[in-house]
Amino acid sequence: MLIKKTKNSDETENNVTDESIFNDRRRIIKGLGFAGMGSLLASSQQAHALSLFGSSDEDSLFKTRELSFSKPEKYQIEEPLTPELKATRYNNFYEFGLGKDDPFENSQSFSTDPWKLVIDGAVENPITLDYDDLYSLFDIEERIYRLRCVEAWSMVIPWVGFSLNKLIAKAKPLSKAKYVSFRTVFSPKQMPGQKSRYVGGGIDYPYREGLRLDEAMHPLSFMAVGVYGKTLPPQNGAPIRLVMPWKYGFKSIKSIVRIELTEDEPKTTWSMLAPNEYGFYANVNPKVSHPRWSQAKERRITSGGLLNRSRIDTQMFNGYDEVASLYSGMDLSKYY
Ligand SMILES: Nc1nc2c(c(=O)[nH]1)N[C@H]1C(S)=C(S)[C@@H](COP(=O)(O)O)O[C@H]1N2
Ligand SMILES: [Mo]
Repeated sequence: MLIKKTKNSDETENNVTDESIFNDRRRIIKGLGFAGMGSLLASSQQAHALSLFGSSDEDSLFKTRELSFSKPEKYQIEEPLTPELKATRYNNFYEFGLGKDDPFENSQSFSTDPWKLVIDGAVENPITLDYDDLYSLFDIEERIYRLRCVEAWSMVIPWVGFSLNKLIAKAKPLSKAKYVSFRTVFSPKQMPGQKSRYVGGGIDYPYREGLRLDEAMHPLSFMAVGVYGKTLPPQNGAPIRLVMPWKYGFKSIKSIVRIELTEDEPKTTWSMLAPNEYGFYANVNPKVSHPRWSQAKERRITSGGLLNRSRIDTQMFNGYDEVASLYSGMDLSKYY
């Protein structure tokens, strides 16, 4: 097996692929040993490779629709976009299964309308948004962001949505509010991973995430209701998800139904599963390794083959230096 603790960090970096890292995460959540997992994965990955981009019947696909939005210059970056067919087929959304194409394969009949998103907790003005509000309450815009998964792959994705700070401001946080907690919908009938421990890895659903209030109020923190010009497909977190471009992808929680302002730091799914490996902050940081792999480089998923092995340097805060002041004076190897 590929993942071992070694003292030589170069060696770790060269030998570890993001697939082996992903398998390691699955091992943690399923509480399985390495032995049985290898062969299981080999066969399921062969099956997935065959069906990937395969013959999905158009009629059985979830229906998205075109959105109208502005394209602020500031967020139109130079880097080549990840093709839509990759960003919408190679996903992490464990509610629909642990394999990379499971979210697409298992989510096409997911129902997003009606939808309710509640913003409550330590606020003066609790609010409930329904499905239409998601697209009409605020002006929406396109932002092209880098997305860096903790598994050391990355994409460049054009999201459509609005700043999280607009939504929070509308709810009027009380002065005692210090954190923001997020929850994904709990719908075991529609999400096979929530119904079966085997499919969903035995996570304590609903999936939860959290931010410090000042992080949430930063203008880069984004609520996406669309991607590639259209409403979100289920595998990418329909109808509304968070996008935190300077943090590892697992912070960008999908299909949100509740945003609660709190006084205390909220519990989050990955830090509950393995607190020594996945912290509350999860800022992209090439200098702070995961206990079993380096975060210094990443595989950028572009128009080349999915198995492209070329690696680029990971940047501090994923290149979004403007957030650095949020963490001044903090030891980021302690608050990882
Ligand atoms: N509810 C929920 N949100 C989630 C996840 C998940 O399993 N469940 N996976 C996270 C991880 S690990 C990543 S990398 C991103 C992937 O987003 P994408 O599939 O749209 O690229 O979603 C994040 N949000
Ligand atoms: Mo991720």
